[in-house]
Amino acid sequence: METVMSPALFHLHTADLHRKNVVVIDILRATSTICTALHNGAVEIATTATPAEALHFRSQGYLCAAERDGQTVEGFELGNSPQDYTSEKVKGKGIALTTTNGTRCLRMARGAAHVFAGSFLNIDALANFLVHDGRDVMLFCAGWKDRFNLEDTLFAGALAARLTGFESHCDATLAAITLWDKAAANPENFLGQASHAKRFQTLHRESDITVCMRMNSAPVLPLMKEGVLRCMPAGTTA
Ligand code: 3SL
Repeated sequence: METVMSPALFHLHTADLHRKNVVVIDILRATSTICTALHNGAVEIATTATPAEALHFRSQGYLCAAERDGQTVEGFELGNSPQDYTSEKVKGKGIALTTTNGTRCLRMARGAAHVFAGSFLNIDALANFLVHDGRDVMLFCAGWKDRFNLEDTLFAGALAARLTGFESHCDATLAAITLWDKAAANPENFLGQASHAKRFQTLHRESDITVCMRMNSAPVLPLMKEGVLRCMPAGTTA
C-alpha cells in the first residue's frame, strides 16, 4: 500500500499501476459529490478535462456540471456541491463533470486494475472491497493544484487504518495514519483549519464540509472505466 500526497508526485508511483487498485481522494468535494450523485441514482458520470468538453454531452441529455476554483462555471446547471445532487435532480440521469483537481486525478489513474472515487461517504464499502480483493492499493490524494492538502491526507489515513494486513513501506501512508489518529475524535473540527475549508467560508459553502464528513452516508463503489464512473455492481469480485 502506498499514498501519493499530490498529483505532482504521481509519476513516481506508476510502476505496476495495472496491478493496483487506486482510490482517488478529493474530499472537498469532487469524490464526495460523485458518491452522492451515484447514491442518489445518477446512472453514470462522464469526466471531462475541460468545461467545453462537458458541454458536448448536453445534446445527449446529460446534466452538465463544472467547477473551477470552487465556483460553478457559468452556463452549467450544476457545480460541485454534493448538496445540489439530490435524487430529484439526478435520478436516472447521466452527468458530465469536470472539476479543478478531482476529475483530473481520476483520469490520471487510468491503467490501474480498478480506479475508485473514495470519500468518507463510502469509506467502509471501499475498505471492504479492497480487503476482499487483496490487490496492492494506491491512495491518491488530489490535493489542490498539485499542492498537499489536509482533508485528502486525513481520509487516506482513515482508509489506510482500515486496510489491516496490507504491506506498506511508505512513509506517506504512516504520516497519513498518524494524522488520522490525531483527528479521529472530531475530524470535522480538525478540518476547520484546512485552507480549502477557509476558501468555503468566502464562498458561503461551509455546510458542504459537514456533508462531506458524513461517514458511510453514500455506501457506493464508484468505479471509473474509460473516463466514466458507474456504481460497481454489488457482489462483483476481482
Ligand atoms: O478540485 C476539485 O476537484 C474540487 O473538488 C474543488 S471544490 O471543492 O469544488 O472547490
